[in-house]
Formats: sequence, C-alpha cells, structure tokens
Amino acid sequence: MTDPVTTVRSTCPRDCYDACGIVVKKRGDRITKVTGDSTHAISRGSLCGKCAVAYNGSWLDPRVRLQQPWRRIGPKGQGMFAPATWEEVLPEIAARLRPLVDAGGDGLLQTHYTGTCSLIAGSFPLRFFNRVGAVEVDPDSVCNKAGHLALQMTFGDSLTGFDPRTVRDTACILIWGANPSSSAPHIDRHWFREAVATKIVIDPIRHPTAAAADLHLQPFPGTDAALAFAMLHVIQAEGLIDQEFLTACTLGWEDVERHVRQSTPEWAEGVSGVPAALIVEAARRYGRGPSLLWLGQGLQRQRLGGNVMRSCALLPIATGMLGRPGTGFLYLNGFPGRGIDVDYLTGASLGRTGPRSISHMDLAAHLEDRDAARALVSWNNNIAASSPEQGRLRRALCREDLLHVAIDLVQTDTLDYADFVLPAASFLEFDDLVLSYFNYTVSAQVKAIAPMGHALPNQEIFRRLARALGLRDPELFEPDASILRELLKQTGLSLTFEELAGRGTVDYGSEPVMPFADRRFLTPSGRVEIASDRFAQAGPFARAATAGGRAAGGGQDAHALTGDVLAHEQQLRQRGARSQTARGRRRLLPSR
Ligand SMILES: Nc1nc2c(c(=O)[nH]1)N[C@H]1C(S)=C(S)[C@@H](COP(=O)(O)OP(=O)(O)OC[C@H]3O[C@@H](n4cnc5c(=O)[nH]c(N)nc54)[C@H](O)[C@@H]3O)O[C@H]1N2
Ligand SMILES: Nc1nc2c(c(=O)[nH]1)N[C@H]1C(S)=C(S)[C@@H](COP(=O)(O)OP(=O)(O)OC[C@H]3O[C@@H](n4cnc5c(=O)[nH]c(N)nc54)[C@H](O)[C@@H]3O)O[C@H]1N2
Ligand code: SF4
Ligand SMILES: [Mo]
Repeated sequence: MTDPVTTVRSTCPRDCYDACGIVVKKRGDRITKVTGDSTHAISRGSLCGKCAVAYNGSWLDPRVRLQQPWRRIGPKGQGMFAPATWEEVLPEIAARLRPLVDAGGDGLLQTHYTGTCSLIAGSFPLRFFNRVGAVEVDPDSVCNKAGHLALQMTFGDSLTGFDPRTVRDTACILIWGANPSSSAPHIDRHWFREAVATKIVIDPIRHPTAAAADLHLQPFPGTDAALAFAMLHVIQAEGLIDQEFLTACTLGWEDVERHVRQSTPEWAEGVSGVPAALIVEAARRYGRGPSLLWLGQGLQRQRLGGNVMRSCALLPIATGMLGRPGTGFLYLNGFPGRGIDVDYLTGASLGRTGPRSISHMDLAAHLEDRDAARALVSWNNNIAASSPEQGRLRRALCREDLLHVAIDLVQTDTLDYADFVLPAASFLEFDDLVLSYFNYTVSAQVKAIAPMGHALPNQEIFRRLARALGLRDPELFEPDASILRELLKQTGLSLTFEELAGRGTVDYGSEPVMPFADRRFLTPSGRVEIASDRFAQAGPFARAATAGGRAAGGGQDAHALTGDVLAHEQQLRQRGARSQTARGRRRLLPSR
C-alpha cells in the first residue's frame, strides 16, 4: 500500500525580495513535489524558475547533495576528498583552530552571506565567530554597502523602508536602479503591476519592469545624480518643495540648493541622455505625490555609488515624501523593523575584541598574507564564484598552509579549495523564521523532511564545533526551539512557532508601518543630514572598512554630494564620454 500524500506549508528563505510561501507535497518520508502556495499573498501558487528547478531537483538529489563531511586528499583546488565522519573531523578542526582561538581570533577569517537568509541558520553561527574573535569579511561589501552607508548617514537608518501595503495610498511608484522582474519576480508581477499609480522606472536597461512602466527613463549608467538634481530643479520650479519639512527636519539643504538651481533638465539631458521633457514629466508626477521611491541595489554599484544614493534620496527629503500614507523610500527592510534584536541573535555581547571586518574587495589580498590569514571558514556563500579578483583569490586559496573549512549543501567552486567540507541541511530540513526584505511579514520555514544523510543545519554545525573547542558560553548552545520562542516574542506577534507554521506568513501589524512618522531620525543631529562634516570624515573610514565605503566615495568625495557627483559628470561630458556611452547604449538598448 502506498503512503497517502501529505503537505507541509513553508517559506522560501533565499536571498530574494519575495519570501514566497511554498507547499511541500510528501508521500511518507519522501518529497514528491515542491510548489508555490496558492494561498500565499506573494507567491500565489508559483515558484520562480530557479526554485521550481532547485527545490524539485538538486536539493532533493542525493547525487548532488553533500551528505557527510569530507577531508581533502589531493592538491588544493582539485576537489579531491575522502569521506569522513563528524566525530573524526570536528576534533581535528578544533585542534587546528585552538591556537588561533587562544590568541583571541587573530588569523581566523570567516566569510558568509545569504545562501539562506532564514534567521537562525543565517545568523546564529555569528555567535560562534563573535566568541572566538574571528575577522569577518563584511558580507554587504560585495553587494549593497555603499547604499547602506549613504542612507544610514543621511537618515540614521537604511533598514526601515516604506511598507509595501501603503501602495493603496500612493499616486506614484518610482523604481530607481532595481530590476524586480528578475530579482523580485512575484512582487513585480503582483505588487507593481497591479498598483493603481503612475509607474516610473529609471534604469539604463529596458527590462520587463521598465517596459511595463508608464515612464521609463534610460540614463547612461552612472549619470543618476544629474537626473536626481534635474528632477529636483523641476520640483522646485513647480513649487513642490516641502519647505516646512526641510526647515523642521533636515540639515544642509542650502548646500545643495545652489546646484539644484543650476541643474536644468536640458543640462541633465546632455549628461544622462534622458530627454528633458521626460525628466520634467517624471519630476512632476513624483513631486505631486504621494509617492514611493524604491532605491535598487544595482543603483549603488558604481563609482561614487554612495553619493548617487544620497542624491536620489533627496527626492523624498525635498518633497517631504516621508512618514505619511503612500510615501517613503525603500532600500531593504531589515530585521529590527519587525522587533528582532539582532545583537541577541548574533551574540554581539560575546565579542571580546569588538567587531573586526575587512571588505570583500580586500579578501584576495588578505588571504595572501600568511600571518593575517591562517584559517578560513566559509559558509553560506561561494566566494570563489562571487568575490572580486577571482584569479588572485583562487591562487590564494591554494595556500597549503591555510586551514580552510567550507560548509555548503552541494559541492561548489569554493569547496574545491577546502581542507574540510561540511554538509549543510537544506531549508526543507529544519524549522526557522523568514523575514522578507520587502514586505513587513514574518514567515515560518517548516521542516518537511529529515536532513539528507549526515547533513546538519548551520546552527548545529557551529554548536558542535564550539563543543569540540571546549567553549562553554551557554549562548553558543541555545537550542533552536528556545531561539524561535525568543525571536517570536521579540516580534510581539503572540504566536507560537506551531501557530505561525499553520498560517505560513503573517503581516507585521494590521496597518502599514509608517517609518519616520514621528520625524525622529537616528543621526547625531536628530535630523535628516543632507550634507555635514560627517560625510567628509567618513571617507577614509569607509574606504578602509568596506568596498561599499569605497564606492560611497572616500575622503572629499564623500563630502561632496554638492559638488563632486555633478563635477564628475561634467568631467565625463567634457572628456567626450558621452559619445562613448552613447555607443554603449546602442549596444545595450536595441529597442530604442
Ligand atoms: N559574478 C558575480 N558575482 C557576484 C554577483 C553576481 O551577480 N555575479 N552578485 C553579488 C551579490 S549582489 C551578492 S549578494 C553576492 C552573493 O554571493 P554568495 O553569498 O556567494 O551567493 P551564492 O553564490 O548564491 O552562494 C550561496 C551559497 O550558499 C549555499 N547555501 C544555501 N543554503 C545554505 C545553508 O543553509 N548553509 C550553507 N552553509 N550554505 C548554504 C548555496 O548552495 C551557495 O553555494 O555575490 C556578489 N558577486
Ligand atoms: N532571480 C534572482 N533574484 C535575486 C538574486 C539572484 O541571484 N537571482 N539575488 C538577490 C540579491 S543578492 C540582490 S543584491 C538583489 C539585487 O536586485 P536589485 O535591487 O533589483 O538590483 P540588481 O538586479 O543588481 O540591479 C538592478 C538594476 O540596476 C541597473 N543599473 C545598473 N547600473 C545602473 C546605473 O548606473 N543607474 C541606474 N539607474 N541603474 C543601474 C541594472 O540595469 C539593473 O536592471 O536581487 C536579489 N534577487
Ligand atoms: S521568487 Fe524568491 S522567494 Fe520566491 S521561490 Fe524564487 S527565490 Fe524563493
Ligand atoms: Mo546581493
């Protein structure tokens, strides 16, 4: 007799704006099919292409999944391993890490990012690394750091964006340098396309979201600040500046106003290639509002990317398009916006040496330094494929004296260089929580089957490693059930994990969150800081600390929102860069 089909409702925890509800169909202990959850407000029954394949393919395939630890037997980089057991490898790894741990973590490097974004599997291991004092490769530095720095310094917060539910109150959605048709496919298909509002997209590429918009502005890459200033010029000329907000809540407008006056749409057309009439139209639609501004991560991956973000963020500032229904900006909605105490989750108090980090941009060089990097633990990411300077990085990973422990679900480019490969459980194999970085929701990731073979969730791997090292801090061993209870308590939702699992996804509060409604900004001045000496002072710090900081503009660049971004574009123009980018544009944009 065959087992009856049962279903488990869960959530996709991948690095994606959507956080789709999923349904796992099982027969006995075997998964037969993973689909989108038709009752889920975002996925509405469908998975994206990559997940439809992966959930039903690689992650269920015993030939692809890592099922036990492996120990290297060939030269580094060749991917030659012999099978081993947890009981064998953990004491060996611990013995080799111990001198570094005893020395306060000097020489121990860890890289991680968003293989899974679920709360416990994605963040609990940081308790271990905080405790042992490892140097962290700042994960955001390869992705979105410049934007975070810019917005944090301007508003005191880059992680509390508009609540997408407020779309019902908006007249205009402006998406600047994001491509939801690919990076947030369900949000594109449902939230964006169904919205009753004017839709504007600013992107050099005419991707499907741009094609579906009412207005598509196609600037030459890297000319966004000129566009932003020209839109502000129009907004000012049309009397759409919110002077009351500027006076009551901001610092530094007078520093930029001069440039706004000079930045005519005709000038910006010359710099950006966007017709002046289109700039005027977009500025009017945005400026009348209420308007939402989605600042994409692609927007800040450019020279002076941080200052570009600051320039674009002037739109909601100058129009006071904040803190009321239908207004606001969004970069990423982070954990704290749903009550989560990130310091608790990551064991910040265990850190004895204070946070130490390097940028992904400096990873290859750091790994070449035999004293600075004696051991590397890479987990939840695939640095050999995703970090810069790949050739140099891969050569450094070949160092025979570098102890490299790598954790993943499947054999990756990075794992080929490891001394020890440890098998991680997939998100179908343990309970966890998922917070979308777009919607203000809280979702359950629910265990549908036991981990494949001897695979373990990240958090359990680090508990066992801590034990093998003889560490005793109770935070390192807190069980999942206790963490889930505490995290749910922090959300204030009054739900047990089982209750949440029954519902799949719940909204955080019944009404849209309204960031900055109280006009409190967590900057040193308590105001929105458009320009201040901090930007100048942040330059060298940012440059040293992060690649994003580099992109945000070092030294005088960082101060120079008022001048440098625009000056840079003027220079481009004077150097005849326009004709070069125009050639690039023809290549990129056959549709126009
Ligand atoms: N060439 C290139 N480089 C890029 C980018 C690009 O588009 N192209 N994008 C950049 C950006 S924006 C980002 S955010 C970074 C992303 O860079 P990475 O964080 O390296 O992203 P992925 O390549 O998705 O690697 C995630 C890895 O985690 C594994 N994984 C999944 N779940 C788990 C788990 O539960 N435990 C463990 N231990 N592992 C798990 C997956 O199998 C996968 O190998 O790359 C940056 N670099
Ligand atoms: N399917 C899928 N979805 C993903 C991911 C994935 O790997 N696959 N990765 C996730 C991750 S890690 C991230 S960071 C997000 C990123 O997702 P998004 O925030 O959407 O950012 P990107 O897709 O990196 O880039 C968005 C757009 O920026 C545009 N752009 C590039 N240069 C410029 C410029 O100078 N000016 C302007 N205005 N636009 C510019 C590009 O043309 C592109 O269309 O996606 C997440 N979602
Ligand atoms: S669209 Fe995003 S959340 Fe949905 S299934 Fe794909 S990766 Fe997962
Ligand atoms: Mo990213």
